[in-house]
Amino acid sequence: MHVAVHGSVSAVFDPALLVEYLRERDLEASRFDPERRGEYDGVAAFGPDEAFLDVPWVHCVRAGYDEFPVERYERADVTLTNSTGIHGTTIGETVVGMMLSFARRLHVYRDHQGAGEWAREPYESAFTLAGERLCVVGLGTLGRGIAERAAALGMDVVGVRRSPDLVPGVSEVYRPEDLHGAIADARFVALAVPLNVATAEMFGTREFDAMRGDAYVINVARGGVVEQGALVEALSRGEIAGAGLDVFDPEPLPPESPLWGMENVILTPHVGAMTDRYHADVGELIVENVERAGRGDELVNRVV
Ligand code: NDP
Ligand code: 7N6
Repeated sequence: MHVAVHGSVSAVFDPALLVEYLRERDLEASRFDPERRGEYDGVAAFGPDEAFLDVPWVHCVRAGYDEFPVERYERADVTLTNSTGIHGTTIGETVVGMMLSFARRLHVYRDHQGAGEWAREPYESAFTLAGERLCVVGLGTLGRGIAERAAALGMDVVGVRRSPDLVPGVSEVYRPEDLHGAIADARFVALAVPLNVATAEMFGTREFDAMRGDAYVINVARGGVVEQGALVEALSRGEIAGAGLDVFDPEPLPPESPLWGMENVILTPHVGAMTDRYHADVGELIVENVERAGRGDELVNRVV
């Protein structure tokens, strides 16, 4: 099996790290060269490339494969696998970090520190996460990673998903059609769904209206899950208390976006899942699928 590593992965890590990891696991691996695509059994990539239509297997190094032409792969008999399953800890910690910052006002004091200011926030502004309600929309790898950590901090966690099954840390599961009921009492709403036709702009003016005035929205899914204009409006008008945002539409967030200047927004440049072992986590998935293919078993995380 020869697996090529496409240059697009450099959005997250040096392609050489994954090539080296795969070689250490006794796989034939190299940097992707379109001229040699006929020799590859698989390619690992962050984003799509026309040349992949001539490779039998594409492994997306992200959980979200929304940028890949799934139907064209299906027609060309190209197998697509994704990297869901590896982001629960990183994203769970990122979301908890954002919530702790909002509750304990750390982001505000960090801003004051930059200005050399000894200034206290109003008495009524600080709170604890313990006892507050979190609604996690999407209870897959990300949602569970968030829910388990929030529950450990004493939060009351509810969730939204398509299937009715409970997951650890979540006391109640709502169906997507009951979204407004699920978010109405929450102090925090964390978005952790894939971007697709059902979830595109699922969060807009009506959802911000349904949220409490002292609630925070946290988006670690995709920018397109939220109507960006409605978000800016809800924040500017004080209809919600703030937002923790790791993802945007478009990315990078344009310099003229008002979100940059909002004190009640914590903004990170799509790094919520970043870790120094991302290449190894992806590598493990690739090795597992190579082994499965060798045994003739079904691949994990198969999309098409
Ligand atoms: P999973 O497939 O593990 O989980 C997706 C969850 O979303 C499932 O619980 C699913 O429900 C639920 N869901 C799907 N459609 C709906 C809907 N219409 N309403 C409510 N819930 C819905 O994916 P991951 O958790 O691994 O990743 C989720 C997304 O997060 C990715 O697609 C990607 O876009 C984004 N992501 C962002 C990262 C970042 O760096 N910020 C890192 C990793 C992922 P059910 O369980 O019932 O099927
Ligand atoms: C890598 C982000 C995903 O969908 O967007 C994320 O998995 C990957 C830091």
